[in-house]
Amino acid sequence: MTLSRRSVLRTAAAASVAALPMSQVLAQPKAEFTYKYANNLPVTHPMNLRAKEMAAAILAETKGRVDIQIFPASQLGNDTDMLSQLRAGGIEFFTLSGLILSTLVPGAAITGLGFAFPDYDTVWKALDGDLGAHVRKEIGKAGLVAMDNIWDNGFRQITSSTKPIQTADDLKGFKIRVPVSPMWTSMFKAFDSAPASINFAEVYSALQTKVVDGQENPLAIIDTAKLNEVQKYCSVTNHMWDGFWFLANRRAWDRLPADLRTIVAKHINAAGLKQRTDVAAMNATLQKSLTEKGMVFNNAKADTFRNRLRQAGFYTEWKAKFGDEAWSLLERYSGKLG
Ligand code: X2X
Repeated sequence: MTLSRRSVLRTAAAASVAALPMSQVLAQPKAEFTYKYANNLPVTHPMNLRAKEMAAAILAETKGRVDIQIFPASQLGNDTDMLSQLRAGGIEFFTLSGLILSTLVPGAAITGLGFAFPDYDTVWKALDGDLGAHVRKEIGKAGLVAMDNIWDNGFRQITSSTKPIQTADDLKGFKIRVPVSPMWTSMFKAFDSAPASINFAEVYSALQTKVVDGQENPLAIIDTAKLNEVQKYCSVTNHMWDGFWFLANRRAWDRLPADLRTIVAKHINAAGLKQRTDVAAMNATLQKSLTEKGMVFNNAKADTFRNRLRQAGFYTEWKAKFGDEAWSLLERYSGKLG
């Protein structure tokens, strides 16, 4: 059998296309808008898995006009650096905890108040409802754009290399890493702990070198960032819920023609909803596999923590900071606090 010259050429052309990375094939010719999306989480976390799908869907539906490049795992700097880059326009998209964002937008910390939300149902009602709308408006005033649906981080648990945390008393003097945010520091000061503000990019090594004895994060992060390699105990406290606002630089967002903005927002929000389901499932099932890897779990006595926060005036202090209006918006979902 002889191959015609044409079919040989066709086969050769197909082979050379197949040798190119997929992103180059799809992005030909060069996209009109190439935007960077940066975050602080491991590439294996659902945030990055869903973001990858999202970027592909945006590239396809905009017919190659919008190319979102993902920079996971603090590749472009720690959270503090990335927030500055987002404001300056060096990166166009960034996902950030409302509590860390509160260094710029004080009101954004309200969704992470200690023991405010009893379960995910209440979280999503509040965040997709009036409380979320209130925070997004505050973010808008600071010159950033927040997409409608916040992405999940989860309910946070305390890990330690030295001892299980059973009650609030066990936190006295405990050297714990907290993210860079006044509310986190205030909360662990109320427990009489010794909180150290450290960006997530430095957490693994801070635990490994024993700069701190513990940290707190949802199970999906403990697992994907492999914090179990440097932490022995995990105390289930559910002491607060945390989520990631999907933020855009205002000028970069406004530069997109309206039809492209609609497509991009649609896919970011849809990916966020899927990411929520993934994270909730991981947070519900990871205790088993982390135990198999050698972590020792205990169910902490949540009431002791909540009472300590009340006694220390934590709720009174934060109510005054957020103001009556925002506070009653939160209590509409959480029930009476403090
Ligand atoms: O820094 C953390 O602990 C993390 C990853 O949970 C946040 O981004 C708030």
